[in-house]
Amino acid sequence: MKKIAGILMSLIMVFALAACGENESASSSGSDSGSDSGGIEKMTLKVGHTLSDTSHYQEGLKKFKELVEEKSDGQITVEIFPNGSLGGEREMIEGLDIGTVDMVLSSTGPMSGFAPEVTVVDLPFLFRDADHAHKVLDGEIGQDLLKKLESEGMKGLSWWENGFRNVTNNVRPVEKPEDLKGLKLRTMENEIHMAAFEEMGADPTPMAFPELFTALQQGVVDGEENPVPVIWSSRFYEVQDYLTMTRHVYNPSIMLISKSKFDGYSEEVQNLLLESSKEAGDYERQVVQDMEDKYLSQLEEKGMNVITDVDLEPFEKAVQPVYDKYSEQFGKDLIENIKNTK
Ligand code: EAX
Repeated sequence: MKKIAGILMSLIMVFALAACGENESASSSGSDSGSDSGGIEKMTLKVGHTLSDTSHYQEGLKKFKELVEEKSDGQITVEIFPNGSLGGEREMIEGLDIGTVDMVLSSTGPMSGFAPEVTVVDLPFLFRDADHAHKVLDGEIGQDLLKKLESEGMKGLSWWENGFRNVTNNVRPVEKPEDLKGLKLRTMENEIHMAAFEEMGADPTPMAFPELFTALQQGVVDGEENPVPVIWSSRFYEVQDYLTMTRHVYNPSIMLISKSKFDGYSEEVQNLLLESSKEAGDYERQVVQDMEDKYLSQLEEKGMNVITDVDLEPFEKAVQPVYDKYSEQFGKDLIENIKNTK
C-alpha cells in the first residue's frame, strides 16, 4: 500500500511540475499562455517605435498600455521600446513577421517597400490641415488603405499621427523652393518624399531614423524634415540652425501587428486591441497638437532660426510634377476624393 501511495504521490508531483512549466513558456512574447481569465490569454506585447521616451509616440503608447492592461484585467502586459531600440521603422516592420517585435508604431514613411498603395497619403500638400487628414483616414478611404496592408501580412489597428513635416538645415534660411537647391536632405525611405525634394532641387538622402542625429551632427547631411514634436523630442535644435514651417506633407502613423498573430487571438482580444489603439491614437493626435503649440516657440529659445510665415504656394507649384508622376499609380479619383473630403 505504502509503495502504491508513494508512486501515486510522485506521479501527481510530475504532472503538477509539467503544468507549471507549460505556463511559464507560453506567457512570453505575444503568444497566449492558455492560462486565461474570462477568455483573455496571459501575454506580453513588445511594441517598438523610433522616437524618444519624451515623444508623442511614447505618450500615446503609454495610454495604449494603460487601456490594454485595464481592459484585460492585467492579463495582457504591454512593453514599450522607444528610441529605435528594436531598429528603424522598416527593420521593425520586417520584424513583425519574424517575431522580433509584436507591434510597431510606424509612420507611413517606409510603406513604399511594403504596401505602396498606402503611400498615397504621402503626396505633398495633399491635406489642408489635421482635421482634414483625420476625416479622410478615419473614414472609408483610410479604412480601405488599412485593409490593403492585410494582403502584405500586416494588420493596421488604427491611424495615429506624426504630424506635418517641416524642413530644417544648417546651411541657409529656406524661404522659397530655390533655397533648397543642392541641400543634402535626409528623407525617410519613401520614394514620393524623395521625388518631391528632387523636384525642388534638393539632394534627398533616404536614411533610417536612428542614424539621423549622428548624421546631422557629423554633417553627413545638411538637413532633414520632421514635425515640430520630433524636432523637439529628438533635440535636433542641438544640430540644426534653421527651421522653416513648410508643412509640406502630413505624416500619419499606423499601429501595426502581424496579421497571422492578430488572427490567432480570440475575438475578445482582437476587439480589445482595436478599441485601445483607436482610443490611444485619438489621444496621441491631441498630444501632437499640444506639443506643436508648446514647442515651436521653445525651439527659437534653443537658438533655432524659425521661419513661420513662409509663402507655401511656390512650394506647392514646384512639386506638381510629383502628382503628374503618381496620379496614374494611385488613381486621379482617389486623390480628388481625398482633396474634396470636407
Ligand atoms: O515616425 O523617420 C522619421 O523621420 C519619422 O518621423 C520617425 O521615424 C517617426
